[in-house]
Formats: sequence, structure tokens, C-alpha cells
Amino acid sequence: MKALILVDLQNDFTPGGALPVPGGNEVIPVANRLMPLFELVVATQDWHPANHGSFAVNHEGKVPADVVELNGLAQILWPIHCVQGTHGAHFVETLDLTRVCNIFQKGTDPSIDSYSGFFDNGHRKSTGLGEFLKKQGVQSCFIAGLATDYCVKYTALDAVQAGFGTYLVEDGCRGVGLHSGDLRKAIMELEQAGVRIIESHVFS
Ligand code: VGL
Ligand code: ZN
Repeated sequence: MKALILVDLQNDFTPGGALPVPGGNEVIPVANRLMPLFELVVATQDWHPANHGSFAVNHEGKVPADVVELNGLAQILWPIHCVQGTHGAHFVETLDLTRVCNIFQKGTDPSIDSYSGFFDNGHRKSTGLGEFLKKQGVQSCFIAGLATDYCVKYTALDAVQAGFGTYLVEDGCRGVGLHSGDLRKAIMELEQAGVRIIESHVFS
């Protein structure tokens, strides 16, 4: 069985949001078109407490894009985003949630960030996504969402590592692009890890 994993399609990652991903809104119609083609659709949701350690404001004298050490891991600092229960943390209103069977929230522990939908950044705790997919008999994962160079990338790398055939739907993703070349680099890393890069039109 094939599963579609929609990564962090939340207001804060779209233009006008707190951590806007350029063109982030453009992937919503792609996600809506893909969902009916899959027997199983899951979504991840970045879901931070206000005191989260990935927010620059929670580190004295730091600004977004600075890097600190958080619990032994290098952590890029971000603007306040996807705070639990806020509008920014909600899924984009035009996303057809009726087809999403399960939502996996991540980034809830203030002391560690979680880019991947499967594990936190230290691979210390599972969100339950991998176990859920295995139990449903999923063998391959198709991934789309935001952002290509962070949460999409780490979700895809963990999917490969968990033994799923893993496909990145490139036109269903957009990247943050904090540094030039980040997007190209992310795609190359994914290909090297065994993720197959596809376009959504292969389904039509
Ligand atoms: C993300 C940065 C911080 C993402 C989440 O969804 O890619 N990026 N939190
Ligand atoms: Zn986050």
C-alpha cells in the first residue's frame, strides 16, 4: 500500500505567515489533487509550545537564523511560529482535511526541535508515524509539503531509513531557502539517500 504524507501545510508557512515559505500556498492545490489517489493520507503538524527552544526570542540576544546549541544539538533559530492553538498553527483553510486520516504533531517538547514527521531531531522519540504506517501495511511513502529544505527533507530521510520506498513529489513542495543553494542541496541529499524525486503529473 502507498501512503501520502503531507508535511506542515500550516498558515505560518505560507506567505503572510510567521515563517513564510515562498510559494508555500501553491502546494495546497497539488495536495488536494493528490489525496484522492491514495488509500491512506496522513499529515504532520508543527505544534510548538510558546517556550519552544527553536524560537530566537527564547534565547537572549539571538535573532532568527542564528545557530545555538540546544540539548547537545545544533539548532537554527526561527521566528515564533506554529504555536499550539494559534491561527498560524492551523492547517491552511483550503486544504481538504476530510481525506486526512491521521495527524501527527511534532515539536511539542520545548527542549528539542522536530523537523521530521517520524522522530525529533535527536532521534530520541518517535511520533508514532512509522509504527502507524507499518501497521496499515504501507510499503511506500509519497511526500509533499513544506518546507523542502527542513521538515520535508528530514521526513523523507527518516522514511527511507524506516525501510519505506520513498518518493518526493517535487512540485508539491516549496523550500525556505535560508542560504542560496539550500534547495538544490536538499534535493541532492535526498537522491543520494535513495529518495526518488517525482512530479505530481506522473499520476495523471
Ligand atoms: C519547519 C523550520 C521550523 C518546516 C518547521 O516545517 O520545514 N521549518 N519549523
Ligand atoms: Zn517549527
